Formats: sequence, structure tokens, C-alpha cells
Amino acid sequence: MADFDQHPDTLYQSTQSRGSDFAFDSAVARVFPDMIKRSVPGYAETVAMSGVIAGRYAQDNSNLYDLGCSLGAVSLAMRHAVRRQHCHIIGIDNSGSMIERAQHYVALDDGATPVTMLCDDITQYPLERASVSALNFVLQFIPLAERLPLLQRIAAATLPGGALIVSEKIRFDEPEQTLQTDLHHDFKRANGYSDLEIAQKRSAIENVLIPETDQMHLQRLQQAGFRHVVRWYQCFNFVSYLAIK
Ligand code: GEK
Repeated sequence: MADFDQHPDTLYQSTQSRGSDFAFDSAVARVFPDMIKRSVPGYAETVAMSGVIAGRYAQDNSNLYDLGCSLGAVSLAMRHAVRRQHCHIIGIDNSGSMIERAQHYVALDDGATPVTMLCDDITQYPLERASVSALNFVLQFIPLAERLPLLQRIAAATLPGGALIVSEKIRFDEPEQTLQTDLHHDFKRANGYSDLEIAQKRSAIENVLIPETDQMHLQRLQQAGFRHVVRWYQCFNFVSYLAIK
């Protein structure tokens, strides 16, 4: 019987306790709720407001996509906010360990809107009839050259008046970059991470999480085919955009 319990994130407590580059493997899936809550400032608000936004932009007879869904927190927030007929919520993640757990949490949930969790690559999976899509803390892990094509595919699949939520860690010009990074590390310390854990996680993730500037995100979302783009949220170096087609 699989262990679906959630565990505290102790992955980087001892020196070189993990491989060199960060990966979304079974060890990460097991501690994911604790890890993301203690590492991403504003995570809980971003999930909850993704539900609120989905409630406004969902359309009858449409799909709502949670792209890079991890354990499906946004899929379930969407499920409890949507008041439209014949909607289908589809969570997609290319980590089998994440999807296996997400399917378990969806089965425990009692919402009425159907939710399907798929193990697939969001840069390849065909999207259609999207009223709302969420790309929360995922674009930052996609190779730079594939980011615009992915956003263009999402825009092309989005119905008129539909919405895309994009949440990201961003980078700044100095001196703001140092200021925001220091505040982010203070946030992690306040959540019980040691200096060793912060340093080890930072070096494990720096080759896989490539942040871009606010200006880059705003400009590229327009270029991809969204007519109206706003930054609706920021907490230190983590932001969320709402793009309307
Ligand atoms: C949340 N959105 O809880 N295809 C599919 N999934 C991918 C791909 C890809 N090409 N690349 C990365 N992922 C979630 C949190 S976590 C953010 C998202 C974080 C997946 C990867 O497997 C992981 O589960 C997720 O994107 C990023 O709101 O851990 O910082």
C-alpha cells in the first residue's frame, strides 16, 4: 500500500544528502506541501486566488487546465470555485510521483466538477477549449527557448474571454535583486530552514529554475496572443500574472 502521508521537508538538512540538481522525484513529492508552503512566499494566497479567478473566467462546456499541477492544489481550488456547466478540470504534470499522489487527493475530494490528472509533458500535450489555465511556478522550469511556444499554444487553445494565470519567481536588476533575495531567505529562515538547507537548496535549484524579469513576462504574454495582461500579486520575488485573451 502506497504511503500518501505528507511529511516535513528535511531533504537538504545534511550535507550533500541529495543529487546535485533538483528533480521532482518521489522524495520531493512526499514532502511537497511542506516544502512549497515554507519556500514560496504567498503560495497559499496564489492557490486560493487561482480558484477565485477561475470562478470568474470559467465558461460552460470548456476545459480548465492546471499545467505543472504537482499535487493538484490549484485543480481542487478551481473545482470548488467553478459554477459553470459541463466543465472539465485537467491537471498535467510530467512527474509520475506527483500525479500518483494528486490522483489520490482528487479521489478524497468531493467536488462535483470532473477532474482528470495526467502524467504528461505540458510542452507537448494538446490543449483545447480552455477557459482558464494555470501555469503556477512551472514556466521557470521550462527551457528558455520553449517558453514562448508553450504560451502561444496555450493562447491558441484559449477561448475568447478566457484567462491564463502565470505565477513565477522573478529576477530584478540590482540593487533590488539582492534586497528581494535577502527577504526571501529571511522568509525561509522564519519558516525553520537552516542556513545550510537554504544554501544547499539554492545550489541544487540554480541550474533548473531560471527566473526572468517582470518586463519579460509582461511583454511575452502579450506577444503570445493575450490582449490584456496584469500583475495581480507580488510577495517579494514571487509574482502572479493574469492574462486575458
Ligand atoms: C502548485 N503548480 O501547487 N511538463 C509537465 N510538468 C512539468 C514540466 C513539464 N514540461 N516541467 C516541470 N513540471 C503547482 C506547483 S511545482 C513548483 C508547481 C515548484 C512540473 C514539475 O514536475 C513540478 O511538479 C511542477 O512542474 C513545478 O501550484 O516546485 O517550485
